[in-house]
Amino acid sequence: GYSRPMHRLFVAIRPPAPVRSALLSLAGGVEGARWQDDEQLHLTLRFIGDVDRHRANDIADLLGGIRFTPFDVRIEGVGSFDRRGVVDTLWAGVQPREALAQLHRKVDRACARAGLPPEGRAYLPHVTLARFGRGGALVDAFLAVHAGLAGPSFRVDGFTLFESRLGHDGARYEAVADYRADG
Ligand code: 3AM
Repeated sequence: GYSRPMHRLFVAIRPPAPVRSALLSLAGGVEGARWQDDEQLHLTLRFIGDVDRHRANDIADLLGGIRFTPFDVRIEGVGSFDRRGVVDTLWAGVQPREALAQLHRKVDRACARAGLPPEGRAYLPHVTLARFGRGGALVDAFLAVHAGLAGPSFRVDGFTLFESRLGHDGARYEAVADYRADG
């Protein structure tokens, strides 16, 4: 039959290398965690999910129409997401949130123009540090130890459309297109 390959996409910011190093140095002290490697670290602006090539091209074009002024953010604090009461994700927070939320809304509107349904869930800027297959132990200790995390700051002067491909050891992320801020 006729195959129509789907692309699993998301839009994210890649923190610069010194910030990624600082985040990688947090790994450890938690049982059952699969720590993200350098290539996997990102700050998601919008998860898109599976789209066909036609829609992927539309999204890529519409993202190119986004205008924003560069802004600075910093890594601050840690947190976790639960799924059915079991810890699923460990992350580092990013502050201040307002400029990121604004950029998120612009990306969301571009996605809406491409025909995607609104995302629904509230946007909480974060960089995932680790994922858990079946929950983790010592997560509360990690959260307590790093509660006061004050990581390096960095300038957000662009964002990237990524394709997520499932590999042998988790998802691999491939940059599809880069978008620069104004000025
Ligand atoms: O930036 P993080 O690591 O929090 O968890 C996935 C990852 O988020 C998330 O999209 C990012 C790139 O894969 N993701 C995966 N499936 C998702 C879904 N169905 C999802 N986010 C929302 N809904």
